[in-house]
Amino acid sequence: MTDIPQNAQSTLEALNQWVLEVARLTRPDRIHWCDGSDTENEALIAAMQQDGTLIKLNEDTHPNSYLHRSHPDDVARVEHLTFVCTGNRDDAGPNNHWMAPDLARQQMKSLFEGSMEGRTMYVVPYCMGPIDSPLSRCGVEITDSPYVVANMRIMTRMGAPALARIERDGSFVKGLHSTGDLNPDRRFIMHFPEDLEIQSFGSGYGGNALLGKKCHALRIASHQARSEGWLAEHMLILGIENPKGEKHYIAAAFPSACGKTNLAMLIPPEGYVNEGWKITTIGDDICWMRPGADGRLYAINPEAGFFGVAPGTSEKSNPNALASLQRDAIFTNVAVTDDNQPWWEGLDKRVPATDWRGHAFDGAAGKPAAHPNSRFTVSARQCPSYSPMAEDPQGVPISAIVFGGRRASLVPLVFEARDWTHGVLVGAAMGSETTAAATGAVGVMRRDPMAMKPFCGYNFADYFGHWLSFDTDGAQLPKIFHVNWFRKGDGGDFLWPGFGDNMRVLEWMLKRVAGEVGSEETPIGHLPKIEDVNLAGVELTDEAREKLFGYDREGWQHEFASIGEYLDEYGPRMPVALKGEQKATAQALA
Ligand code: GTP
Ligand code: SPV
Ligand code: MN
Repeated sequence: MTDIPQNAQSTLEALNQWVLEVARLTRPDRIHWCDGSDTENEALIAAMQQDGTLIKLNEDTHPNSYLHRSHPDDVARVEHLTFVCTGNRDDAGPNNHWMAPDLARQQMKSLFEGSMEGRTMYVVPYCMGPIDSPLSRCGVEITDSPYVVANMRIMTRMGAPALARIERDGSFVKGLHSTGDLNPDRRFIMHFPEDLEIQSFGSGYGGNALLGKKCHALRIASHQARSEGWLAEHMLILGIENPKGEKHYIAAAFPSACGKTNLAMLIPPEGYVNEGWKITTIGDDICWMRPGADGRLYAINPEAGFFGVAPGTSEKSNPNALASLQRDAIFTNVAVTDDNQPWWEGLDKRVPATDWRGHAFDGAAGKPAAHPNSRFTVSARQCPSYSPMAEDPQGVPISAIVFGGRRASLVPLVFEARDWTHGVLVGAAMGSETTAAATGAVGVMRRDPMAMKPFCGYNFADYFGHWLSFDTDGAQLPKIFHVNWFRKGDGGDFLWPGFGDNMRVLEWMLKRVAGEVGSEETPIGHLPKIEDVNLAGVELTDEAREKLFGYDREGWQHEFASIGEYLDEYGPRMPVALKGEQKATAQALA
């Protein structure tokens, strides 16, 4: 069965063998090994324009940019169809859907059988992280979707350099993807962490299909990180430079569509800029970190691009994102104006001509023109705030870790954990209202520990234990904070201006890291003294001051009872230290 034409091969026999094995099963017309070159990309884009997969946008305003409309039933991650297939069910934990590996493989085999007939099978070698970094890991995605190839080329270091590293390493994560017929009843995203393998069928969208991202860099990597002593997290990484020129790096975990891209690209308020404060971007979604020789945690962004939420992105909310999107971008499920420019809710006051499905836009129908989970794909290098440190093979040292959720009530603007163990509890106890980033109801409060509920490739109880294990002698661990940009008043409006003004909260964190300011001690942690947060130029109502900086003992008693019940769902596997921390806090609140 070597009669299927291929344009190349690898020096790594195990890779050639796997490619042939997959080709035998899926029966493509041809096999194309991707080198990541401009010529290859141009040919792919031309072919996708031909068959309507991509629609060219206005060349004058958005050079070399394209619109993709995904199938209307395929617009977000599908958590109910995402499985972690470990040999032992308890190793996947109550936080994951589980299937026995043999059964899952059998089921996927029947779906992949002949699924690439009449199509090209692309072999996509990629590297997550700088090619020469010891923290980076590689994978190969086999896919029949040229849209996936074009996106992987932006989101990862894809092509010849990645293949060369894979051939040096001799190992890689195997990812097999086919869009199939996009029937939601025949859609599964399967992970085999013990075999470093992913199989995804029936979706062409985002985290379901760009296998380097959530499937590899979080689910498989978190599992691998546990055994190798590092962390794979759903976190942005930003650099913050004060007027004295001192630099700190902060990693922050917020659930999907809860503000990572926005915070990572923050532009400080004018007063801060004038004083010389500067924010730089390392990553907006994923962070891999491990202890360095000095005991600090060092982090890399394994990605090379942004797959960001379009709605809400504007000149006012995120100028850096908007500037990144002026050329060479792929837009998925946005609306378009009559002169063929991409458009989404919150961008500006123009009225689009066509909605995300390609229908004439009817403003009176009361439906958004862009899909709420519409996205842009763009190279990180196009972002004005992108830091050259993002390419540093050693990574950047992390001074603070921030957890945060979308909480309309109860949770104040910011507080600090007492120590590492308490900080792990703060992360484990995270709650957030669901968003359009995954299918299902929006606005439902659920526990989303460390923003990893959909992404942790093993039992959360073991994951919290792994987090706790970093607190060793000689460790120089970052301080841990919790934020909530989404607190609402009784009138239903956000009480905190958010976006650039989040800088004020970051500055308070750095003052705490430097030991420059005190705090209000409460059972939930250290709250800021309001006078220690720079609020110059921010108008806050009395209600806002009280709710953003105060703490509601009775409300937190209920919250801690609910956190206790949540931890109990994991049974005896839950680390005793974490349960102890929860009990101690609950007692202090009583
Ligand atoms: P994923 O890519 O899904 O992981 O999302 P993300 O965490 O990167 O979220 P993103 O920054 O794209 O923000 C999602 C939504 O939250 C957008 O509509 C933003 O406009 C909104 N948002 C971000 N930051 C803030 C903030 O500080 N305050 C308020 N009110 N909204 C915000
Ligand atoms: C998320 O949902 O957290 C995303 C988008 O970043 S996706 O790539 O679809 O996972
Ligand atoms: Mn994300």
